[in-house]
Amino acid sequence: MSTLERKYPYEPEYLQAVREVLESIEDVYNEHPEFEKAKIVERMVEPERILTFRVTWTDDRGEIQTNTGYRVQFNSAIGPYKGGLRFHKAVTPGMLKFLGFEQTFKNALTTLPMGGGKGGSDFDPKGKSDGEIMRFCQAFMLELWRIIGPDTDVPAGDVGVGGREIGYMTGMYKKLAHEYNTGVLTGKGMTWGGSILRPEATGFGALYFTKQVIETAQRDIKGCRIALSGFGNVAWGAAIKATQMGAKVVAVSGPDGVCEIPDGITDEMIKYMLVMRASNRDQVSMMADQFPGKAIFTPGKKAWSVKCDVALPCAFQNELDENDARELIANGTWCCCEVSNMGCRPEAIRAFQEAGVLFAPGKAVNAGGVATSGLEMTQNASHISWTGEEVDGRLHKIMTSIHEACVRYGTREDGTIDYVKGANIAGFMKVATAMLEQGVI
Ligand code: 2IT
Repeated sequence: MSTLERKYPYEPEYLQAVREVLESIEDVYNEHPEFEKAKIVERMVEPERILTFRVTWTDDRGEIQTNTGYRVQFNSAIGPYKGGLRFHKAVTPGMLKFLGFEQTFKNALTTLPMGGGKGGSDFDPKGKSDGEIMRFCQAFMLELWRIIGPDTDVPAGDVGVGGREIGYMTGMYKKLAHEYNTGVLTGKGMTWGGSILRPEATGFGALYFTKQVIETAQRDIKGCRIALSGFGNVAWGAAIKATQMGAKVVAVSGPDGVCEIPDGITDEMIKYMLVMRASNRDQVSMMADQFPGKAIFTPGKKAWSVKCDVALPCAFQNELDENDARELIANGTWCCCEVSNMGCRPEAIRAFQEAGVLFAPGKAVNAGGVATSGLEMTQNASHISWTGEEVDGRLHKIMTSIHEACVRYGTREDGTIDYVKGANIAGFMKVATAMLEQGVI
């Protein structure tokens, strides 16, 4: 850790993600001298390759804009690089390194053969027109196409990248590569190779996992009040499944504040989340304007100020800090499952664990998204489309197996489960073993 801190002092999220994994695996690592001898940790924390490139495009006023694009090919020990693209103004190489590192362990947990990768750009989609989004995606692909492919590196969406962006990028990829294989990006539209349920999969998988966490602790998700952060793709899928399970979603939030929904989110409101996202306004206050009296907007507040049983961060890394955790605990929250990648600060996780709040980390909870991307790759490679029941059944099985892996590696002496430790050790063992068996490369 001290070597990394010296080498990458300006990459705090990366250091945070690595520290959490190293702390979790310390005991297991020391029981395996062959890992130490092969310098597995030193190799595993370093991305195999990072591509940085310039993205130049023209905005609607005819002005030339320049952004930076990246693809971090983190680890290919168990399969082709796989992971999303993030378009957000705060994107840095350090942020994508943290996400690529997390992705490597998450993908290992899915049981599918996928390595870890992540990419994106500091392009800010907020306020951009559809034409600007398209021209940016095309300019981005003008560089990225050279290093991706269905058996090499398969990008998908993440914050700021949904079905629309995947469409524009796939179109440009085909033009540049003269490759008409549908499997080079996942999260595609349903008529051109996309998998049924991929848009919902991160949220659905997260709720399947959360339900198992809750039931393993002898409680019931039915009737729970759930606070969600964000209103994007992930929060949308989570809201649908939580409602189907009989829970009540009482909050959604955005960068501008929180919308409290005392009677629980309705199907109409869930549908409206899609309109809010497509508007590129990035304001949750739209919900209160559309549903006056039912959704109550408070500017500047987070979802964690709303009284709830279960907190589900669905937006961005480090969106829930120690103060938020303490506020939730004081308000009676007894479960927090991270749906965003590294949604909680380490001090928040510690506060939850000390207070006996059930806590599970993003790399386990949100793995249903990338797992369903893996299922999309399988369908593309065999030129077929599965039914919704088929995909949902497989997603459910995968989330169950991830939960089992967490129980296997994370059960404490008192019988409770440390999901952080369980997920990190399970992911690490798989990647470390694969690296060991493939020699010094
Ligand atoms: O963080 C993630 O797992 C994703 N953004 C989804 C990645 C994928 O390849 O579907």
